[in-house]
Amino acid sequence: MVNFRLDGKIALVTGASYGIGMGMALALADAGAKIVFNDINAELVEKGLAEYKAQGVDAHGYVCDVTDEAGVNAMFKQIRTDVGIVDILINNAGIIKRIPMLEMTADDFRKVVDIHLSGSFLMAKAALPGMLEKGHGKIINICSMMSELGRETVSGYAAAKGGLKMLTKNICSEFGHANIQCNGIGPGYIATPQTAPLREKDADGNPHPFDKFILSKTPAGRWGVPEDLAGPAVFLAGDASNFVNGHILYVDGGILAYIGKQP
Ligand code: NAP
Ligand code: GCO
Repeated sequence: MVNFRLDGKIALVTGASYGIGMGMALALADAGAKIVFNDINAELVEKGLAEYKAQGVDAHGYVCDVTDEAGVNAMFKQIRTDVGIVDILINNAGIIKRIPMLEMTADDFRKVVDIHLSGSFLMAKAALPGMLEKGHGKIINICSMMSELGRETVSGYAAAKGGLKMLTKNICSEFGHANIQCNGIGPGYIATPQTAPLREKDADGNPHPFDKFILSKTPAGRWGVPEDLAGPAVFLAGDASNFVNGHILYVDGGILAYIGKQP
């Protein structure tokens, strides 16, 4: 019998006050996991806690910047006391800066890389000792189309997400022997606040040119929604995927398979 249940498991999802992180966390809760999340500031965490409660999920929320090593370690210590040892870590927190490369400052580039890549490293490093102690663990890194493809204006983001793909493979290589699986999920274009500027209509109500571009590049013919990541997250978080390791599961409505709509 295939086991997609997560009863008794503790799942920590970073940056999960809304959007894709919350969509995945709600799915893990539905499968039986206890939900812990963090976000960068108290206001977001409070908002997130209220939304989880409204959805019937008794979540634990922490304020923590994933790039702050001391803060990350202190959060893991606190979670161990408050909830227990984390079985499932989803590295979801992130930002994007859409700036042409020649105008992008080194500081902006470093910031994007730091949050997605160093942040995921620090979170995984803090989670792994508990996973080794328990004899199992699941780490899921939220990658991107930009783990495979480039585009104008997102040099920092693409560098970070490409790096995150390789961090995923490296964690798999280093800890697979200890029954720890590290995989990635590569969402396609998902309707969240992060992509809202790419979907804004003009004053006459016409769709944004990028909106039309994405629809023409997506065989599914629509933007994704956070719920599209629910099934893949539950699969990669549970026993059903115990021999899947170092894999990036793209959830993109077919973008990576498609050359684009013919003229
Ligand atoms: P998002 O705005 O990227 O949500 C991420 C969350 O992380 C926000 O709550 C954000 O807070 C928080 N965060 C930012 N910096 C942080 C830090 N240093 N420490 C802790 N938390 C931090 O929205 P999303 O679209 O749901 O994206 C979630 C993840 O999926 C990101 O990694 C994103 O790159 C990735 N992704 C998104 C798409 C898409 O189309 N939406 C596609 C592929 C991959 P603030 O609100 O204050 O920034
Ligand atoms: C952009 C987008 C993307 C998506 C996503 C694609 O400006 O191109 O924000 O980067 O958010 O990561 O998978």
